[in-house]
Amino acid sequence: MYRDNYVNSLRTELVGMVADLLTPVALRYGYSDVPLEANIKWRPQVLVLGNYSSGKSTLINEFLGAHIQATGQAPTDDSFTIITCDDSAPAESTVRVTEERDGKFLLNDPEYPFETLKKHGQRFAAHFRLKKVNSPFLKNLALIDTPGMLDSITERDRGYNYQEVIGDLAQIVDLVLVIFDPHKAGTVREAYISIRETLQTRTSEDRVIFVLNRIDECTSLIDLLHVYGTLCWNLSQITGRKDIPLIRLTHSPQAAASYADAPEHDRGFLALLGNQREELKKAILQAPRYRLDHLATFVETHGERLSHLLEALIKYRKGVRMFRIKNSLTGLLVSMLCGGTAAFALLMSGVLAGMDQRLLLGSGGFFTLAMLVFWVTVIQKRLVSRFHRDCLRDFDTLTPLENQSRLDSWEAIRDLVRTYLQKTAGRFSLREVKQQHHVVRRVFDKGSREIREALNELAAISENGPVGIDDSMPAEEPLQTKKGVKPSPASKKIRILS
Ligand SMILES: Nc1nc2c(ncn2[C@@H]2O[C@H](COP(=O)(O)OP(=O)(O)O)[C@@H](O)[C@H]2O)c(=O)[nH]1
Ligand SMILES: [Mg+2]
Repeated sequence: MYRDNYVNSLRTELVGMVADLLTPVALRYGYSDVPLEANIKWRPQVLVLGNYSSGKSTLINEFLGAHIQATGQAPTDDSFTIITCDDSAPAESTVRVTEERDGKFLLNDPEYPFETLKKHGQRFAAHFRLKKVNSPFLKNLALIDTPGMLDSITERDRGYNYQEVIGDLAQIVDLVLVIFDPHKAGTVREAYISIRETLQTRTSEDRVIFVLNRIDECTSLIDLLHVYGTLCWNLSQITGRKDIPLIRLTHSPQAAASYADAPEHDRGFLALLGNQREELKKAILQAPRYRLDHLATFVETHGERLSHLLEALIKYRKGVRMFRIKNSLTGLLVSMLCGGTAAFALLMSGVLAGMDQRLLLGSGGFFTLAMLVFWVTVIQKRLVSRFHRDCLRDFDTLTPLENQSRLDSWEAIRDLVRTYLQKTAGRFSLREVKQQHHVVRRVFDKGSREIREALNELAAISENGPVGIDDSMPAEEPLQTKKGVKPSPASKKIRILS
């Protein structure tokens, strides 16, 4: 209970921090169309992916304890279904769907984190829905059942970009379950290759659980080992890693019962793997813990990218300022030369013959000033525009890209920087950008470090009491959100910005 409170207050702090400190910057520079916290404010979620007929819906139904999702050998269900609990439903013994909502509602209701999926259009909205179910399994998490992956020709007929939808959902959820079945263990590569990037770059690998389902369909232990080996090989190709991730082996005893068993088949191995289903269930129920980790990574990733974006703008603006200073000095020198030359020419031509020396100086000064004004208003303006164009041409020199993480974050924001520079023609306040950079940088540097410390402390807290919280710690600089959230136990650790 105590631990749950700690987790909840830590979650509230993190979401508040994103809303108050990162979102204004993200919206201002077009980094995101919706408030950043829109993706992370809802309950922990588990995305269930896999080929069609790999047993996704059957597995979900078994966890929920009722036939909630349609199942069948043919690709029956082509919808993305969010399955969440109904907090308002009265406690009753039969698990059932208590309420259903369609995609249009889901995509537009700010209570849910799916606003970002609106861009996938009407066809997607028609294949997106929510079911509220009164299952205890959903107490702390929501499940997302997905249509199976099909071959590429059919993919185009869906009317929306399936891979992109999966990518966006993978960003929102805390755990991704990737389910294989023995029939297609050898052909998963084609189906999964296109989500490789999504899963690798957008969600960290420890948030992906690989499952080999329907193992009762292997005819013997040797057959299972063969399927397992093929899957391992494919997975190493998909993930690009030599070490094979843990693959959980499971099956649905209920579905298996209806599967005719040939006499030569020897499924004694199933008894040895009986505990795997419970292990998988436990792993899925860890989703709330992953949520905090996900939130910390979210703050780090977006903090780093926004900081990089602002850094590039600062570098540009400072570059312009230095260019102007140098150019103005050149202009002054040229103007003085022109003024001197003009005065000398006047003197030589005899126009000023017999006149006061001061008039000679005055006319020299006049020419200098006129030239300077011309320089600043015409020549310098043109040179600054050329500098701007050159900057946009040699765009990547705008920021040092000394390591892979810098390259990755630059890749994510370089088009935004370019668009912003083009839109503003390079005219924006350096002071304002510097202030924003200072805030974002502190969230990234100090904030993410303190979040990790709080997470470590969380690991030391038992279910019912504070084992690891340092209550004596002075609550200096508690997190100040706009709403003035009262400092929680978690904010003893997270006291980032005031
Ligand atoms: N033998 C066996 N059949 C299964 C298992 N899991 C699911 N099935 C069957 O496989 C078919 C497809 O299952 P379904 O859950 O609809 O797959 P989905 O398309 O991935 O959602 C159904 O007919 C299920 O009865 C399993 O573990 N063993
Ligand atoms: Mg299904």
